[in-house]
Amino acid sequence: MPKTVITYGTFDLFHIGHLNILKRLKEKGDRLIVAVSTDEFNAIKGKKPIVPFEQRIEIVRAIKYVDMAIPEENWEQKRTDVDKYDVDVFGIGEDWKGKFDDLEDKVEVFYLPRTDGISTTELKRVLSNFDEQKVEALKGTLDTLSQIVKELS
Ligand code: C2G
Repeated sequence: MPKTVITYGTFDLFHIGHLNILKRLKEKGDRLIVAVSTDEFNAIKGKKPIVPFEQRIEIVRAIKYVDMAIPEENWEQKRTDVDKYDVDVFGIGEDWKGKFDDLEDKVEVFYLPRTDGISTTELKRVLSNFDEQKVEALKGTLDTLSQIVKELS
């Protein structure tokens, strides 16, 4: 029987950390199912992704380690998903350590090390910096312009 692995995540601004964990999860079985959090569910999680759900799930579907991608719409669906998709292994990053031990009566549960030095939160911070810098630069240009206008008038 092929061994089925399942994981859950937002996968916003897809980066090497996401790729690494999907690669390692695929190594734990023959088939990898990834549940991608919808924008509505992320609102419940207090997250506001930059990339909309339709694009995030399409990106995840295109990853060679991924055999199936489904929407994650609520916290409770994990217990029904493992039956619905005949899952053998549940895996997720160690930032969720212990949070899904309740699934151990049904499947093997793994918490995998995260990839250091990269996170969507950090990418968002860098991007917001760019914005700020641009605004500052623009302010500077406007000040110079209004100075020139003053001098010319
Ligand atoms: N990840 C990682 N290394 C990083 C960043 C993320 O291994 N540097 C892993 C996370 O641990 C997670 C997966 O990548 O297993 C997806 O991360 P997120 O998109 O941040 O997922 P999250 O929003 O935490 O959703 O029901 C569970 C939730 O849906 C998990």
